[in-house]
Amino acid sequence: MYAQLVETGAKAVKTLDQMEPQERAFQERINAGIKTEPKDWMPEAYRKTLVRQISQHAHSEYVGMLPEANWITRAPTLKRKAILLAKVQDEAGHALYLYSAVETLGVTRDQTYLDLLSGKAKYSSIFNYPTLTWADIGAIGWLVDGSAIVNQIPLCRCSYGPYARAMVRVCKEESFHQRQGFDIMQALCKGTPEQKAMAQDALNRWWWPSLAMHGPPDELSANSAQSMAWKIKQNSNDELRQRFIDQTAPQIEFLGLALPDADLKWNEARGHYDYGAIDWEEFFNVVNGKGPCNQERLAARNQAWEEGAWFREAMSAYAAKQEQSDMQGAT
Ligand code: BYC
Repeated sequence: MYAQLVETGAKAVKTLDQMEPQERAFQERINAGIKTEPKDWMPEAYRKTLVRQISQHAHSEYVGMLPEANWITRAPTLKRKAILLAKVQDEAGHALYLYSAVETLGVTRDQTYLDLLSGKAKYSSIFNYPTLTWADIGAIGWLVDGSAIVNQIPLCRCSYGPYARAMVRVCKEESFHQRQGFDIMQALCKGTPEQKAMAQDALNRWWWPSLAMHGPPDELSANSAQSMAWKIKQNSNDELRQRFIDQTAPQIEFLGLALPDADLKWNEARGHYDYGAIDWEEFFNVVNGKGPCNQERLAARNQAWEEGAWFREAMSAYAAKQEQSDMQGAT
């Protein structure tokens, strides 16, 4: 049932011989690794899928600023404050690149943004959890940005040019974010027993949402097959989740923290870590607006939109005046 929520137009994945000539030519270019650019012909379902994914991604960056911004005034040192400020500003930059990429697909920025404010558009489940202590800022950088890198490195090879190019820069910045998060965790783990306990608590709370963030398991992932055929996605949700777990479990041990999952164990035969059951009911509840902070996040974004109305009006009036004087100058 959940899979029916958004109509992308893409149902079953068509084979080449089931396609009309124009669509077949498009798919053959995709198969050959040729990027699609904004003015190229593309199937409507491909365009809608990109609008859906890139706008959700943009909203995630933009809403994702909130849990971290919550700690800017309370960062423990001036240096930590400056670093966190820079990180939160980077997230705003990521949202801007991504909103611009959505515009190349023929949707206005205002429309995309209004879909977030009305609650119509999704954003990542992960940002509906609260940041209770300073250690949460470490855990977000380490685990959430860590998950984001695993997800976004393959997106640098996405078939849609503007999205792929935006991801190259985003990934470079995410890698700094991940390291700053790990650095906070490392400092806490080398600190007092209370600080180490704070780090452990943050790990325990952020671990499972960070795994769920990679999206539903492959058998429930409505969009993966078609998105992979179009080379928007290169890997399935479960593949990327496993990649994140495999790279992060040894880091937990390096920090001297207890594993947050009793079933998290190296499986020699599989060459991967096994892990425990993810609570998918919780994930779908959060995605459907019933997470701990969904209402607070949307209220904050709506408030910012309303408070910024005078500024948008002033900018539009200034742009109109400029245009008028340019036209007068041209005559
Ligand atoms: N949260 O068919 P599926 C960041 C939805 S920003 C909410 O597998 P798909 C950062 C999904 O949309 C991180 N919803 O979908 C920022 C679909 O519903 P619709 C954001 C989710 O698209 C600031 C349904 O579930 N990253 O890192 O093939 C500070 C079925 O799923 C989620 C991106 O957006 C979720 N976690 O795959 C720090 C990356 N997962 O749309 C850090 C780009 C799934 O059909 N996006 N859903 O109604 C992607 O790679 C893919 O869209 C996903 C999902 C892997 C997320």
